[in-house]
Formats: sequence, C-alpha cells, structure tokens
Amino acid sequence: MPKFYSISEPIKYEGPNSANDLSYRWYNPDQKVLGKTMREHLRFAVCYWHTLCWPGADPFGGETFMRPWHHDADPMSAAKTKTDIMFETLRILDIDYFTFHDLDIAPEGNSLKEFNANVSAIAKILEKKMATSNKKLLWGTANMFSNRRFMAGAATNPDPDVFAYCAAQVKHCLDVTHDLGGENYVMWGGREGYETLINTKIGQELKQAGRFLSLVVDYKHKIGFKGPILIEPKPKEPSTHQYDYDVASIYGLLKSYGLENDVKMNIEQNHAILAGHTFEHEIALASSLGIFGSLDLNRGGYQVGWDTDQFAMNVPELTLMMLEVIKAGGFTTGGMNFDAKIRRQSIDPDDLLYGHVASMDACARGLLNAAKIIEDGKVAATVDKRYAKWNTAQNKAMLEKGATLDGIAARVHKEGIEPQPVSGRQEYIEGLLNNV
Ligand code: XLS
Ligand code: NI
Ligand code: NI
Repeated sequence: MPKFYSISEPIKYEGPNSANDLSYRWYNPDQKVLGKTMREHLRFAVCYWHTLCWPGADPFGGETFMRPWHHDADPMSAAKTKTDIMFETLRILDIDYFTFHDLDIAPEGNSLKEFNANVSAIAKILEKKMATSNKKLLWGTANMFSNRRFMAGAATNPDPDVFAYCAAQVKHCLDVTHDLGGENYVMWGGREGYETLINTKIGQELKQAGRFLSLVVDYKHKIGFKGPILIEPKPKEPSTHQYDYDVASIYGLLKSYGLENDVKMNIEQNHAILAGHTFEHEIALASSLGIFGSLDLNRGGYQVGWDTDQFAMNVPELTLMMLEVIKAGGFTTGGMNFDAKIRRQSIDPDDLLYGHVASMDACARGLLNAAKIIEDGKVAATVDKRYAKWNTAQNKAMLEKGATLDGIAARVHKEGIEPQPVSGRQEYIEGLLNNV
C-alpha cells in the first residue's frame, strides 16, 4: 500500500508538554480515571463516510481532497483501498473501533443483488483485517438517503415498494454487521420526514416508521444480534420536518410501539444543537428515560443552521458532556464515534490525524475535568440540596400510587404550606465548573 500519512508509527501519549504535534497530550489510553481506563471510558471510533468517502465538496464547489481512491476507475478497487486506509488510520491513531454505511464500504452496482454482493465481498476483507489487528466494529448502518429512490423517504415513503426495498437493504446490512461482530446497529432516518404537508399523510407515514422499526427489532432477535438498535435523532436536513426530531419525540414513537427496551439512542452533538438543545440535555434525557446508547461526536457551528460536523474541540462543553455520560453509567455497547469531518481546506492526509488527535485530547480533558468535579463533590452536593426536601416520607408519598390531588390539597390547607423560594446557585456552580 502506498504511504498515505506522513508517519507510520502509532501516535502515543507524550504528556501535555510534548513538542510533538502528532502525540497525545491528554489522551492516555491506559490511565485510570474513576476506576476505568481512558480507553474503556471513551471507546472512540473512526467513521468511514467523512474520513474516507467525502471528497471535500460543498454545495458551491466540488472536490478539494483529491484522494487517490476517488480517481480509481474501478469502484471495487477503490473500495479495497479504503479498507487499507481505514485500518492504517485506526492503527496510527490507536483507535479500537470503526463505523460504516453499507454504501461507504462498497459500490452500489446496478442492482440490489450486486450491491449486496459487493458489501459482502468487502465485509470479508474487513473481517480478515479485524482478525489480525484487533480492531472492532462499533456499528454498521444502511444508507437509505443518497439514492434518488429515497427522495420521498425510506421506510416512510408513499411508495410501498421503497418500504420493501428498505427492508431488503437493512436485512443485509444487519446480517453483515452481525457477522462482523458489530456492537450496535444504527438507523438514522435522514429522509424519514417530509418537505410539505400539502402532499403528505403524516399518520400513514408514522405508522410505516413504527412498523419498520418493529420489523428490524424482530429480525435482530431472530438472528441473535445482541447489541441494541440505535436511532439517531436529527430535527431537519435533509427533511424539513423530521419524525425522529430529538430524544423526546423518539421516545414517544418507541413507547407507542412497545420498543423502548430494544431501541436506544445514538445522540449527535450537532443534531442536538439543530433541535435547539444542548448535547448534554439529550444525553441526560435519554439516560433518565433508560434509552442512552451511544454518541456521534462532533460540533455544530453556532452561527449556521446546518450540520457542519466539525471536530469537537471545546473543552468546557466536552466536560459537561462527559459529566452526563458518567452520570448515565458510562457506555456499555456504545462509544464515541467521530461523525466529524475536517474542513474542505484541510486537504492534507495528516489533517485527518490532527482532527482526531486534537478532539481525542479535548475529550480526555473533558473526562479528567468531569472526574475532578465528581470527586470534589461540591456541585452534586449543591444540586442534591435543592432536591433534599423530596427525601422526607411525606413528600416522597406524593409521587407514589395512592396519593390523590384532593388529599394533597387538604394537607396544604391543614399545614398552611407556603413555598419559600431558594437560590438556584447557578453562578456559584458555574464558578465551581470553571475552577476544576
Ligand atoms: C447525518 C448523520 C449520519 C449518521 C449515520 O447527519 O449524522 O452521518 O450518523 O447515518
Ligand atoms: Ni451521525
Ligand atoms: Ni449528522
């Protein structure tokens, strides 16, 4: 394989004072934090699509990266080159996991049959490389948004033939993910929404979305796929109105189809921002609803209303994110997938390394900060104090079965309960967070 990056030795932890730009200054995989190593806490993954498939195009201009495999006339040979580069990237970065869409790893060909055969052929290559390198698949997913057949939706398409086609595509992709030992299977419904209500039957489309998800869950059990199905919420883009808008709206769908024990969330920072939330809000909500699964790590530009997918670099934000991940109990099958792309001016292969290294270091700093905040205990103590009155038997009873509205009302009158406002201590907590 011709050399792609300028270095071939794996990047190592050299500490904060290292002068080597391709070293980890904070991410020390074997360092223990709150009883687990950083590697176990963070479970990083490299994604295929932004790292190897995107050529640097934007809506106003074409490719800037000029990667050799984008200029290979034989699409299967290009797909093989990408497997080499993926494993070289994982080896150099010392990252254990990768993620893909079926269409990222293999060319579509002229029919679904050809596509499936191509995906299977490349999966065989991936399997061999995984066996010799100890690298693992965090999740696979089917691309049901790029081809024009999906322009009006995937499972929520007005045309039942598209629904059926999606079933065939997901079946194969889930089979392949299972064969490769994938730890989760993701569904991001980029086209599962609509553009205008004047040509759309919402009720019909929602029914299709729920049924499709149930079919996928049934099939997962049938083949003995152990990991969760993960839904990745996003409020818009490419759809104008998206059915899987955010964690809260997906929870509604899961509850109405009885799927809340089989399906979890893959939460992405940029999508949370587009939905008007913070990343930590979505994580905390998913965790409190029992559906926290995995993360797509990136950063949305706050000035623009689309998915800029920048590498996450903001340590204070990542500290709040890591706090919620730790409070959620950490990852089980999930991890932190770099659904992030270098900017289109970052045209050197090494820019891919700089992006990952800097973001991994930023996450490691977030983890270390979060651990300090937890070990210090002052923030938690302040928050616990706000809720402390709920610990009395009388107040606890209000949330139990048996409590009645009129019974509570009677107690208010009898005891002359008059709420006394207390400070929320926001600035005090903000100061504590800044002073770790
Ligand atoms: C797009 C999504 C996509 C999913 C996988 O906005 O983030 O990349 O992660 O289909
Ligand atoms: Ni994503
Ligand atoms: Ni995204």
